[in-house]
Amino acid sequence: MQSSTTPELTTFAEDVLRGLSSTPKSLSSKYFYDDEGTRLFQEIMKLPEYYLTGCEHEIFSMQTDAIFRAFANGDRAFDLIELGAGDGTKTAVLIDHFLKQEADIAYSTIDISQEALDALSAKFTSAFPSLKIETRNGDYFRILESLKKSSGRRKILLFLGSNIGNFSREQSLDFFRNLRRVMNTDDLFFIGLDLQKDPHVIVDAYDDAAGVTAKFNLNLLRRINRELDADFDIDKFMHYANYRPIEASARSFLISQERQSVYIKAVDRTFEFEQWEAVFMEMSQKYNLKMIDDLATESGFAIKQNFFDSRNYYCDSLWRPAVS
Ligand code: AVI
Repeated sequence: MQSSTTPELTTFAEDVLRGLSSTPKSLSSKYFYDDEGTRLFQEIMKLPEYYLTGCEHEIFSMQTDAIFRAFANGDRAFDLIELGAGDGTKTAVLIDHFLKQEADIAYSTIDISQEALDALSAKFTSAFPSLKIETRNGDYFRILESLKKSSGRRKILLFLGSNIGNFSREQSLDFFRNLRRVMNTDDLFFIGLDLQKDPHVIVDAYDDAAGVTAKFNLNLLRRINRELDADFDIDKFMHYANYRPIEASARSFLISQERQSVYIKAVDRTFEFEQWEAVFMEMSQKYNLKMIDDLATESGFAIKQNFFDSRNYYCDSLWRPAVS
């Protein structure tokens, strides 16, 4: 087998090899976010069809005080810890309000991309000169473990943007249980979840008229060409997105428009694509309140409060550790 002759393969190369060797073929959406992918995602967040960002922004802007009261819980000192840096625009709305309320807060963000951390840190330092900011580069759990030991203050963990929707149910439960393990009983977890709605609205969000989502998906082929020395002809693939209302998930694919072969030097393998063969790229789960409640309960949390936008498209759910 190829893998035994290429022991030096990176995790990226191994994952691409595994995904393109499976039936059906797949690539992991976690690899979308190289510099260009990160830039394209920022563009997606500004698209009229991609309602998720606007909904979360509306919740944060319209219900800032209710969110503050729920976070503060009678105590104005807490640490905000954001998992995944993003561009910080939505979190900035909360921080601005909290500081005006003279809350004693510190903000840390954890991300695997040092570039994203640097950009966010520069932005927040100039917007909030009095805010204590810490950026931590690396894996969430290793870092959270150290935070549990080091800080005596209450922690509010933020996981926004319905990022959880890109995880399977099992991965989500695993993630929540790991978080629960590093949280103290008076810490809180604030998570953004995209809700079920008119399927047409969802499909449009993942198949925008300007074609930015298509570029975002195709960019992963460019990344494979560049980093793994492959010869994908990008023009021979097209983006296709659908929504499965029974599973309540949006899915995106790249479709091979003709029969073709692609060679990836880093894994020294040629992959054959049939005409109209699909490569599964990403799942974006949509939730209802029962699903949210079940996820919280099954991972050792209880819902403290849910916040919705005016159209009920989106929910920011505040969880507290359940005491057994
Ligand atoms: C990052 N994540 C929550 C986005 C989503 O909606 O699933 C990624 C995305 N894919 C296509 N458009 C946006």
